[in-house]
Amino acid sequence: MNEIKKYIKNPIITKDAVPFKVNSIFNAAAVKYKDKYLLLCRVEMPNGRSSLVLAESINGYDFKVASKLCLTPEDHKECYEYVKWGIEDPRITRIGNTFYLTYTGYSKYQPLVILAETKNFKDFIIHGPITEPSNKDCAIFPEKIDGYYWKVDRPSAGIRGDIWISKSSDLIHWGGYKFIMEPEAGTWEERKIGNSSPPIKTKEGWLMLYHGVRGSGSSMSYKIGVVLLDINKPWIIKGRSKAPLIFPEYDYERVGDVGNVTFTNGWIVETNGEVKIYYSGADMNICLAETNIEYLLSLCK
Ligand code: M1P
Repeated sequence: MNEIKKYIKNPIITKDAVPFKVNSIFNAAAVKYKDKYLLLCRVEMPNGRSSLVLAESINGYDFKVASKLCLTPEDHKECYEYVKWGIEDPRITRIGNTFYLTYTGYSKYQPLVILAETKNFKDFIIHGPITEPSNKDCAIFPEKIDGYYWKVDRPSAGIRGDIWISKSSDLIHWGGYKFIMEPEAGTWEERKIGNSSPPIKTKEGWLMLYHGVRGSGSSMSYKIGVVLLDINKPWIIKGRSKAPLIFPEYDYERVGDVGNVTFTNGWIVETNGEVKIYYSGADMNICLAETNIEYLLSLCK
């Protein structure tokens, strides 16, 4: 498959599939767990604040949304003041038998990154903030490099919106900050960028999806690109897609709570190299696009 193929039955999950009242369901982390596809989805509740709910599937296309939330701001007893306005946009990385969740905690202090872990998606250990505000779009690499854990994220100083990398011995305390990539003036990603998905190891380096934004207000658009990072020095870019691979074109991506948005934070690689990218349209739903590793690598050349 030398292309990105949007699933014909998109969107695969809308708020009608949620067994309780929500404004929207979108921006899901994705992982395989016990032979099932799991999506950890953001739901915006009627009060406008977000929590997380699980959806599961046997085939990766047909999902059933759980009957209750699995993680809420109120679960964050030790750090509630930093998540009071919602928890948003999770990413999941499996290291050994543990799944690490990074997501945005939102409050009057502005967004910051929260770390939690689980082994079974029922019991969660919440470690609390691993950045100061303003920071979001964080994902952890799935294995140690040079003896350290690594994460990418987007600290936002002033008008800058670029991607940085840092390292840690214990996933809690971070340092060694390095800049990786910034918006490209005069292109689809000229205003700001942010990491989308946890990096995936390939024979040519770490593949990572990211989102790029152009415009503001009603002319704003969110599109998805791909970048290849060096396997041993992941702050070095080996290649970056010249054009977005997923962008708003259909009504379910163009019309919604925030129009002209395609946004992903989860993908699953099958053993044959096929890739399922779970993304959201217009901050309203969950969609699927399919491709493969070879094609994604070719886009970075
Ligand atoms: O509305 C589009 C997206 O806007 C924000 O994205 P970013 O990470 O670039 O700041 C987030 O609020 C995200 O949830 C939303 O989908």
